[in-house]
Amino acid sequence: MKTFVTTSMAAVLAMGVALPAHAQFNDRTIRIANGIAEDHPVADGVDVFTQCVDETSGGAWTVNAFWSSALGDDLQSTQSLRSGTLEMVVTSTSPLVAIEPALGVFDLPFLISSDEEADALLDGEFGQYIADMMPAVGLVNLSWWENGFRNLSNSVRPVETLADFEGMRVRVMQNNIFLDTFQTLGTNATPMAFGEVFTALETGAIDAQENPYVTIDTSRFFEVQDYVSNTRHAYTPFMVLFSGPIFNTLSEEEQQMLFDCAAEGQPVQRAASRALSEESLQRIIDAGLEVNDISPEAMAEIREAVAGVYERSAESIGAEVIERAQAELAAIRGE
Ligand code: TF8
Repeated sequence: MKTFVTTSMAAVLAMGVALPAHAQFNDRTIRIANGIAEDHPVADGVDVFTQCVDETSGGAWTVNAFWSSALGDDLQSTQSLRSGTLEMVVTSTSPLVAIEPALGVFDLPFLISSDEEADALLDGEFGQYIADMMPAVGLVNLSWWENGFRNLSNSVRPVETLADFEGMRVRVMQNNIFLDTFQTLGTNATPMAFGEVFTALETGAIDAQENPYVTIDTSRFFEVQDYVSNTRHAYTPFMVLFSGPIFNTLSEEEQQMLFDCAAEGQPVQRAASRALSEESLQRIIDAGLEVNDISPEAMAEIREAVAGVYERSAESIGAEVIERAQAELAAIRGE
């Protein structure tokens, strides 16, 4: 008996060696939900991811991406991941604070101030610390990609000082920290899903929204806005999320492939985002919008006005989470 078992095991092992490398991959189609449009730099990352998955799985896996909220908005899609009815979403952290409040740390005004800081924070211990929280809420973060620094656009006037925010009807993400920030700045802030923003701007239901230049460009907000102010008030990252319940049914090789391929997409996606940011800004200017910077004095006043948001959000985000982010950023800045 013993001999028999050993022999058959040896046979299985020998067979395993002889099998092609992709034998560990079962046929599968995965859908990626995206709120943004197909010409947004997320598509560059998704292309790399798709090709990597195709190659690694020997063609067993197919990736289909959906754009412009075709599979629902960020929050709806993410809930579908948690219930195991959708495989993937590329989403901002901000609409997900209802699922994991610690994600609100990225919504704190003026937390991150450069691309380098963003990359070091997200690719370092802090990014891992946040990613490690996700399985408990039925999600797996495969990688941190870039949404970018957010800038205010509106149809009323150039925002050059704190006083210019007054009374503006601004769409904010479905997020209590953004709501607090924009209410504190004196605006009339309305939480709204991303997919509704264009129409709300077009019909005049709202005056303003805030998103990176690439989004103002690729979602064509510049067609229904007149002013863009370089506020850079927050850097909200993209999470490349996979469904926890589906992830748990995958082989180790399949799970590893997902992490590897999302990581392979990361530098390409970030580079595309940064390159397009310049082009998008130019397209916005060419479309006739007035783009303004904010003077250091006015910026100091704006920062001062929203400083209290940190303390007011500490309870929901977790004081420890905020402290860890600030400590890691201080180390990154060499402070
Ligand atoms: C927002 C976000 C969105 C992204 C996108 C839908 O303003 O910045 O643009 O989450 O993936 O809602």
